[in-house]
Amino acid sequence: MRAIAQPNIALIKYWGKRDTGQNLPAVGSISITLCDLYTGMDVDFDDQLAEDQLIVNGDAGGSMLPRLSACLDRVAGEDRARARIVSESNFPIAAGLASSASAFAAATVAAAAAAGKDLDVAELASLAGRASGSAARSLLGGFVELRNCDSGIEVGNLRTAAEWPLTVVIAITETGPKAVGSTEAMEISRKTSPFYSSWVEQQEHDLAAARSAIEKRDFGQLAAIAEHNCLKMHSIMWASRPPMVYWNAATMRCLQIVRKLQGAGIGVFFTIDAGPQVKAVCLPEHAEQVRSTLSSSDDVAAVMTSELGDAARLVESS
Ligand code: 2P0
Repeated sequence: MRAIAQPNIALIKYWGKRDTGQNLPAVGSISITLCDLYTGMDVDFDDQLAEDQLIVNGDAGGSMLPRLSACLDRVAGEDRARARIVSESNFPIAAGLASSASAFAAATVAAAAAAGKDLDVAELASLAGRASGSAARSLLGGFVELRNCDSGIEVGNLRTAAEWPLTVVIAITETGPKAVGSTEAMEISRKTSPFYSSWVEQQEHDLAAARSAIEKRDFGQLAAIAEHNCLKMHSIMWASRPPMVYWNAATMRCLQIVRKLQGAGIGVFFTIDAGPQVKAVCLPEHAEQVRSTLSSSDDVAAVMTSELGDAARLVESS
């Protein structure tokens, strides 16, 4: 069975866990699902296999196999047959582009179908979230909110991609895997950052502000709260022990470019995840100017552009 899922970019970030065993987030989050970047994941159970096999972008092996095997165990049961898993993504993985979100959303959807389970979004979200917190958000398209609830997490759609089309320009400032993975970095922040408790306390306020901006389609309000929430998350990391600074000099220069564009009346704002890439969220009519300005910066290695996209889904196996 094959599923496709797109990565999502959080505008109000998930950073920190309230339960590491169940992988439950400490805070809710709001994201936009992308369209032009994707992960396709084939999962086929086979009684003849002695162990799970993983091919990532044409190469055997891959460090994701233990997490994928555990994800399949939760979806199909630990007594399941071993699986042949083939994953392909059209963007750099483990570099702050939310590749684990699209990978685990696609794996959950494909594994449920391969196991003959007809699960609803709430069940899929709970399973995908156990594998990777941000993966639950990639199950839905457009603007997505992940909320904490008594049973764990739930996801809901705030607006579809068609209702408020925005464009995301991603400036790749550095390729290659990051030094500290998000899972580990979040725990370091929770345990050591003096700003962590304020972050958790203020998140409801930021979520409400973003929700209302999305409801009104107020780009300026969304820009202000998303940039604030992003910089707050990075300030937690910077103040952790050891400090975690995912930015490089080019990251900072991209922020300055975005500020300049804003000064010229261009509808754009930035957000940055656990990596050095800068995501510039823009009004579609300004996307070309944002793309050309960022790509003309000498230290931007590449630029990718994406519209907003739809939910994770099953597709015909190739
Ligand atoms: C987010 N990030 O909301 C935040 C912002 C990175 C920075 O969700 O430990 O790979 O697997 O649940 O989902 C990245 O964290 O973490 C992430 P786990 P995940 O997009």
